[in-house]
Amino acid sequence: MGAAEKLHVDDATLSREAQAIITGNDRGGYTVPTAGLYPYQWNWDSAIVAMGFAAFDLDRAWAEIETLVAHQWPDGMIPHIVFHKEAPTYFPGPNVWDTGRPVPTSGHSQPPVAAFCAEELLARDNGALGQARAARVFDALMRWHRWWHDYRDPGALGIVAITHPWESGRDNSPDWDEALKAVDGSNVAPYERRDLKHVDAKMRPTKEEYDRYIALVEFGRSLGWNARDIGQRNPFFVADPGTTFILLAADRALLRMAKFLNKIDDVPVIEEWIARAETGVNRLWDASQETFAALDLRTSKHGGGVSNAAMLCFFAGVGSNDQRAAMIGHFRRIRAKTGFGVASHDPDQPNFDSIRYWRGPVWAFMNMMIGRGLNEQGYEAEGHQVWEDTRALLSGYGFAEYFDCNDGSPAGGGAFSWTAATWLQYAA
Ligand code: 2M8
Repeated sequence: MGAAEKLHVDDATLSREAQAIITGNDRGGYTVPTAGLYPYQWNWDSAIVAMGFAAFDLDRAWAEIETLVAHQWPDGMIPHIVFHKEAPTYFPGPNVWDTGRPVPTSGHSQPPVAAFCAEELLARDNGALGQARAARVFDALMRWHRWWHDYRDPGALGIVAITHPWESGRDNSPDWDEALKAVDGSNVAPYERRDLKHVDAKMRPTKEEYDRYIALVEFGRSLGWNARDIGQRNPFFVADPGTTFILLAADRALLRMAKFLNKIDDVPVIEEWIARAETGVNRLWDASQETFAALDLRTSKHGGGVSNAAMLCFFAGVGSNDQRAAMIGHFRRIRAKTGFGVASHDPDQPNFDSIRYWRGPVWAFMNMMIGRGLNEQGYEAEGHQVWEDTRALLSGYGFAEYFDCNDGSPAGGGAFSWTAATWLQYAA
């Protein structure tokens, strides 16, 4: 594809535009990722957006997370979508999920970024009122993290599984290609894709992938969305480096919050989760490719390759010296092959696609976490490069959902909430 025309927007204008995007996507207590394509509240989008709101409206920032946790399930799960008001522009909607919740939701979760987003709000708002709001959010997040450790790591391995590519948030990543073959998508009820009315098909998952996504929804529904049964019987149960690293970083944030908020009884529980994960992550190490990678827990095989999720090892603060050196080597190799970092998949692999969603494009909010991790672990040159690339993409090509990692072309939906929030978070 030809390079998109480049904008040249200064920082102050970018901040104004970012704020306008978030407020424009505000539906009252929750924010949609972008109008039309994603007309509901998505879990990790919402938490990231709270950090964006924090740059100009702390009260609204808390409200975003409070609305999200208000839809927690009795078992502790916080769902990946809350269907506040039915919207015809998205499939699959509430009837397909059929979770029986008072306000309809989807039936699985999404990466638990909310704890470190909440910690960020608390850092800016730590008076009596901020602490009271943080304490209530903390209790919900504690239950949610327990849900992840109990139901998505039933063997106490220290790595967490996802039961649907949508649960990882990295829907069509090559990390799932092999494991998805175990899912029969040939008998799903007829459906119409609505995403293709908003976005070019070459930027989205294929029909075959969608058939399998829907088959997994039908399977979860047939089990009444019982998390224990799904853990035992779902044909797709894959340990995800992204979710595992994010949960570990979020557990560390939760631990700091527990100490600050005097939630003393929770401290040893969280410490145990962290200790288990710190050794467990070695199971994700794929020695043949020298990277952290997905691990199919049904077959014990690694899948995929070097992803932007694997680069979150720094954010999680894990890895031996050799593992870190290998990951930095991949970072440099991949950055040298692309116009902008951090590519969501390895350009040296045959299934790389610079424009297709999670198979190559750059995601600004992922860069935020990767860059922060690199800086925290002392890789400042790489951390700086991630920020410079992110700034170049946003100022040159706008607040798109994601960007072609070769030429920076904006891709997916426009006026995108978490991309705008990433700018506000970085700039503030
Ligand atoms: C994308 O996923 C949804 C399904 O959850 C979709 O394509 O229909 C992913 O990028 C996901 O990570 C994100 O949370 C969601 C909304 O931005 O869109």
